[in-house]
Amino acid sequence: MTAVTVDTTARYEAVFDATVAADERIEPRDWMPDAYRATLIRQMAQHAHSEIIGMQPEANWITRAPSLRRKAILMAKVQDEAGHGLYLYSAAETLGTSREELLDKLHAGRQRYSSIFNYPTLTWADVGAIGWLVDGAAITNQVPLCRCSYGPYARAMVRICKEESFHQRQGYELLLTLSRGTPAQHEMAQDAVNRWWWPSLMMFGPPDDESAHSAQSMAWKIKRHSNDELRRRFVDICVPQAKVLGLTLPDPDLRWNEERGHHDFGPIDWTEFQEVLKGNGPCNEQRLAQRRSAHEEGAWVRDAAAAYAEKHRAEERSGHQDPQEATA
Ligand code: FAQ
Repeated sequence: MTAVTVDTTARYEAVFDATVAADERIEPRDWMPDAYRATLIRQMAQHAHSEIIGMQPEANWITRAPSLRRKAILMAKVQDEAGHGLYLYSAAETLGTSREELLDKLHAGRQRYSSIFNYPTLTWADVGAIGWLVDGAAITNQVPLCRCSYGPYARAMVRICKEESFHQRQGYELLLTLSRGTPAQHEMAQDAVNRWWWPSLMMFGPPDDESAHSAQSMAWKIKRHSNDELRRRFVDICVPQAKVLGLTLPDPDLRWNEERGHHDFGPIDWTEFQEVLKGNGPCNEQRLAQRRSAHEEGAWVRDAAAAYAEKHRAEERSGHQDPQEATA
């Protein structure tokens, strides 16, 4: 590297650092450190993959929803998740990667998606537990991401968070209805909460002292709070909500700590978390296989869309429009 290049890079770096320090946004055409770009692509890809893989556990219940109203709500929610995936893939593309590339990496098992979606949805109450706990955890994690230093990611999060709030409420209302229903319905709701509580706490990632990326991501203002901080916030939010639901959170060590101003909670099974990350969760294989086959079966739709776009580009270049479409 010549002295002039070093000097130019140092100046770019100073502008980047000053922008982050001033809480202003980094935009796609701005200079950014390679590692900042790589971290964002890693996190945003993982996030986008989670949204589309996350459609599977709930989609499992669309055909068996207990009423037309519940079916319509669930279909809208699952479609929203697809939309979130699209916003996030588009935002990731502004960093110089493509959606195809990211999907290839997901299908090859080279990029992650959230651990939570490797658990099965065994009963209808699981749809409620996912809305209340999984969407609730997602919102707790994602509201601060609306202030992320990277503009396209932060802006995508604003809309996603609004939609996630609707999802969280539908799950809460569903669980409340079951909890106040027959004894069997109440028991079903409690069983779902028992199974989803601990995996939901794992969504926030490993404890702070084992989180490989947190310190750097917080310095770059990609992450605004640590994994443990957000996990504690989530527990504090859930405790009073569980009381209103008339359901018990499955943790005998859960109690308010006056000194810390937070709830204390029992130990999380990090071995289970690591096993799920290694691909050994209850549904890892099924989720990836389903995703790969959906992608293969959708090839004709992508081909048709690409051919249509190409036809329009060619027409624009030649100044000639298909007469049938011109009169349509
Ligand atoms: N699952 O150093 P950290 C949703 C990995 S969206 C799998 O702490 P970081 C909506 C991590 O990648 C849910 N892997 O990492 C919905 C890293 O491995 P790597 C998704 C995890 O990035 C609702 C290693 O462990 N939300 O639910 C997990 O600083 C209902 C070390 O970890 C987001 O993605 C995990 N839970 O912090 C959809 C939000 N945790 O990459 C359908 C954005 C950690 O070095 C239905 N992401 N790992 O190989 C984030 O905020 C962060 O990426 C964290 C992890 C907080 C998840």
